[in-house]
Amino acid sequence: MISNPILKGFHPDPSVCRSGEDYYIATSTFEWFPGVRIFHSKDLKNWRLAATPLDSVEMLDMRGNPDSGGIWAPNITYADGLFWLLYTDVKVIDAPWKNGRNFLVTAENIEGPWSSPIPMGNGGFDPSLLHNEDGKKYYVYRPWGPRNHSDPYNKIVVQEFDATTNKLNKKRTNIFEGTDLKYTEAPNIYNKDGYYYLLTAEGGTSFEHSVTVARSKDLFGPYQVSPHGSLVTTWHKPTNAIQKAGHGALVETQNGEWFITYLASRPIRFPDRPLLARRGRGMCPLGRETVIDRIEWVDGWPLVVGGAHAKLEIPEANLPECDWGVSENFTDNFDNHKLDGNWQTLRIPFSDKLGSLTENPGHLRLHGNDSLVSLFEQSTVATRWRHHDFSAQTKMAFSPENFQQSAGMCCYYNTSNWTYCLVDFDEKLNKRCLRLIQVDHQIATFHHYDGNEIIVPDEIAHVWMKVDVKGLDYYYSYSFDGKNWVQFEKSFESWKISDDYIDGRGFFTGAFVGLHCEDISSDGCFADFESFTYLAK
Ligand code: 6LW
Repeated sequence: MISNPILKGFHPDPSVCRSGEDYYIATSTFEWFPGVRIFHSKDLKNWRLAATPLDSVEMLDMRGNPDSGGIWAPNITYADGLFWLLYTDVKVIDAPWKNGRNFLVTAENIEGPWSSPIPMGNGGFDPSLLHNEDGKKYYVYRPWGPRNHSDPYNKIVVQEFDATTNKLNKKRTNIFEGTDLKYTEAPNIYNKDGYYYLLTAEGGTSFEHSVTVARSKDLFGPYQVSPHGSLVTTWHKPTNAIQKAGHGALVETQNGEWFITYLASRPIRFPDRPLLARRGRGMCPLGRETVIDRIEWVDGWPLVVGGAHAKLEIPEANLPECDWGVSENFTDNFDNHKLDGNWQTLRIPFSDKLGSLTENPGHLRLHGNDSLVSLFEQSTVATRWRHHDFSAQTKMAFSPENFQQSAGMCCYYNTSNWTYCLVDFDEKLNKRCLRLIQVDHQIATFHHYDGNEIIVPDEIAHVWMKVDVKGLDYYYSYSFDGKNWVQFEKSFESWKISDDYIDGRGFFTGAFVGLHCEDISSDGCFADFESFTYLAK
């Protein structure tokens, strides 16, 4: 059996392609650096991280990008001996016209080198590339506006793309206006048996999400919507363990089997607090994840085997198993000179400015930079929450010299929603202190200040910190010897770092647990992290 999700934790907008016997899925990374995560499989069951193509400031500079801006919906195809990767770098969200820049990069091998970004049309988002049977290439996307993206303004546009000059033909054709589900986006077109099959995401990216399929004999339409209804959705199944199914892409195996990869989320439910549950279905701190389902073709239409909803298990593909030995858990002793692929940073790469893996070998040294609310340069190295129950732990040495310097562990959704378990310097007590801060929709609450301090004794060189996530709630603990732990009385709500709780104008990421060091004084400080462990429960 294949267990879903195949990519756990925040991995939305999956785009899948095959090159020979190898399968690749590209997922959105938003404000997290490096941009785009590409996973590799040979059996559609076992996946490993294979590439993160946008891995330098030359390739991607997201300083100043808004929360949930940055890399939206990468699209990967394989044709003419090349991988073609399209993506949008979203620069503005809160505006009548959302605004982003679209690029294409190509590579012969998935590991790269990838070409420099080739600018594409900026008029829309969720671009994809059709390598048409006649040899021509077409750029397909959902335009922004006219008012804003939340507008149920439905249009899928095609422009021819000349890959020898890298120019888009200015002639735009509207090929599809969507169904009543609205929010028509994420177009992918496939050639099959004389038809063009157009997959789009509809219904918006929350619980109403879905995949619509339509077909036409002519690329430019008219497209006929499938008589079978949504190809993928869980809107009709409120109690299904996996919700929000939508935004999908098809792949055919070398043996002629068909599959669809799409995004979906596993909510935590609120049995006693129905009013809290969005649309009665809970909230999803793990963000939108990647799942896979099996496709059968009936009378020329694709159908998901077993129904349109996402399933926790599906039968395996007829492909030889290839287990990469990737663990659900993650331990880092920081012995490598390169940051492990489980980590991401915010908006910019992990560089000398942010920290180092060589200054104190065997440690992740983070240099104090901007605070957690910054849109610019933070020393935050974080990994996805991928289970409803897990524990993450670190061991840290830190000697702050003023009250504006701090370091520790955080659970982060975006600049306005996070918690931080930190060590700083209390200038009245002349001591290092342990504290907790919660920011919820930009409102901060402070714990263990003003008479309620937890002092770190001067002779203590290392502080251990731990976060235990248990369904609806999570708890921080600390230790001065790595054996005896003290749990903070104050616990936090896991569901407060989810798209669903934060909501509003569109939030699209997921919860991370991170290591962080900040220095608002700019005097200079650093924290040394000796180890980090993520353990599913
Ligand atoms: C994605 C688009 C969407 O590009 O959200 O709501 C964007 N719609 O399809 C981010 O996942």
